[in-house]
Amino acid sequence: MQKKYYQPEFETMPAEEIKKLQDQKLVKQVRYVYDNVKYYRDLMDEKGVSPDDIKSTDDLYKLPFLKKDDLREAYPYGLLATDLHNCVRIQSTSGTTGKRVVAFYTQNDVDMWEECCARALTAAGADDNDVCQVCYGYGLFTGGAGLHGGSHKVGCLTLPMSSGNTDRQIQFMMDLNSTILCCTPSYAAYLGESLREKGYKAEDNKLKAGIFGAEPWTEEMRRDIEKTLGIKAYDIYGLTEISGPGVAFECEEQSGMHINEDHFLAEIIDPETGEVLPLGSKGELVFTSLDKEAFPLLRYRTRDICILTREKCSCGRTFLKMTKPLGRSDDMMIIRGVNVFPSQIEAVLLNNGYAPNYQIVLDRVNNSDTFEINVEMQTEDFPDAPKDITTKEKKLQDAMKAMLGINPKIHLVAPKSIARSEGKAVRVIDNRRRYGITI
Ligand code: DLL
Repeated sequence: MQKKYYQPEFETMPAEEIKKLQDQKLVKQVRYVYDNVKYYRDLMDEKGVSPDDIKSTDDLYKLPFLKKDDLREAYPYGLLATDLHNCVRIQSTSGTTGKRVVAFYTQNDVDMWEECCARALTAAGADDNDVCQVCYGYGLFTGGAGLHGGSHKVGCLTLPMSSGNTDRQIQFMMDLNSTILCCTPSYAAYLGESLREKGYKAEDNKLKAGIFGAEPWTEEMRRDIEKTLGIKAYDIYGLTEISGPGVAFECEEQSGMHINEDHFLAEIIDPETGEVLPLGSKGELVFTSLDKEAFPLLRYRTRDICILTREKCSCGRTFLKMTKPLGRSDDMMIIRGVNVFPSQIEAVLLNNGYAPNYQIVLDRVNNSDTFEINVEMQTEDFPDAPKDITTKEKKLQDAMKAMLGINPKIHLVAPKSIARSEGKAVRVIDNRRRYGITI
């Protein structure tokens, strides 16, 4: 049966009550983390903060930040807050080999995460009459598992397609009458084009809504996807460290994403100074989990730049809204939905005998990212280059694929041909900015 909200008691809770709920939960979560996570206890002790100093969310600023580097340093168990036998799942982000970010979940953590995804699906109009085609990747990436679980909770008939194999996606979509599509926005655009190429018009499919996230996309892209597929396209945000997709989701107003504030406390800080900024300011998004058992994170710096607002929303939800991420405060790129750091590329080059003289060139062609890396050959290799250049490029490409999970096009270029700059090397040329893509 069509419901407007999945959990109205939280989603429409008056702001003062949300604050009270967050106050209570924060006090408990801080005590829990202090007692169970030595890594964070040491950070608090170093800063001279004790759990008794945290009496409400007004005291949040006293707590130390956690950064991605802390997660890498504590890999794999250093931030785990419960016995491993209480955990039922791990998920992970891509990262330098051996130093991936690994997040742990108890069954309660999985349930909470899936409920967040169920809220997103319900906000997009999904109910138990729907057929939900999940083509986010399944596996360590959180996209497939999160939306899959949310779809079950809502009672949709769930098609666990995972990513890729576009012909099969289209066959199932048409034969099984999919009504809800979950994937990255670039894959939604690609599916739309492929349907058109096969002679289908927008009205030939039964899709009514799509839940698209994990990478930046623009309003133009939204309009394009909505037109090609004949659907309403909703944004969804999340990150592995905090649970996965569903940390925030769009409602029918399609004007920013409601943060699930009963579970996640959001702040905006100045990325340079760490100072907390008032609502409405542009800055780095920081999350504190309020209910997590296995992998609770306090003041985790997402590096995503955005703006938070608490304006009355016509959907009736009272949760804060965040804008789409407007950029990053680190050098992470999101390429075809995959998080990539220049340091990973450098590691592959060094492991394969190349100096780290390279340039990454990104662009967007037909709504899909192109990813090329120009790599300078070593002077001693250069005279031989023409005869085995293709083999060398292929070898490097395979090594990059193994590290990053996606395939760049490698161009080996002459030594010293990549422009040296006076200051910081220009490692990334991101032509996607022309289309408003800023991550
Ligand atoms: O991308 C989780 C997810 C899966 C979200 C499916 C939505 C849908 P990670 O791989 O850990 O997790 O990457 C997290 O991706 O810090 C943002 O920079 C970026 N990101 C996530 N959602 C959006 C979005 C998943 N809607 C990182 N728009 C985050 C722009 C997004 N960027």
